[in-house]
Amino acid sequence: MSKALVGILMGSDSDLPVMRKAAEVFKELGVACEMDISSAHRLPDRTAEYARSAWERGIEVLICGAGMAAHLAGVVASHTTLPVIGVPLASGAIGGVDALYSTVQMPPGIPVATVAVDGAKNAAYLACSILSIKHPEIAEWLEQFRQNTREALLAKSTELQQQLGTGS
Ligand code: RP5
Repeated sequence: MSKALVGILMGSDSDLPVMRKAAEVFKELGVACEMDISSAHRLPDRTAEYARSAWERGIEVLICGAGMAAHLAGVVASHTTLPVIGVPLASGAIGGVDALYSTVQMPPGIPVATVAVDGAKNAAYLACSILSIKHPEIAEWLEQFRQNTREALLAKSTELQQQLGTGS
């Protein structure tokens, strides 16, 4: 896939180390994504334009990460009907609780699907689930990923039982 299906937006370059983890999931899957920095507070007009133009640019899901008084995901959601996933980030003095509340407490009608604080990876997996409705190859990848996760955990369980001498 060469045309970006997912837009990853973050409020500051200081958010990059966490938000990059979402891009890594898409890279592994071969889903093209775009990534940019824009702020609900420092670049409000540009942020609105980014959200308004996303649909016509072919974007199907948006992921927005921001810390502190994190209004990025909510503002983006207010300018598009595309699904918006919010990633509250743990920057600032109160460790991300501020960003969590700012992102998750949206008024009825303008939802943001909020993942855990610093949950960029889960934002990407949730985006894949949304994309899988239309893209069967992504559904297959997700199924394979979960199968791999099951097998890896079972292998670790077997290894632990062997170390403890309780394995069969
Ligand atoms: C938010 O403020 C950003 O998303 C970032 O998490 C936080 C701090 O930004 P910087 O001061 O590091 O640019 O808008």
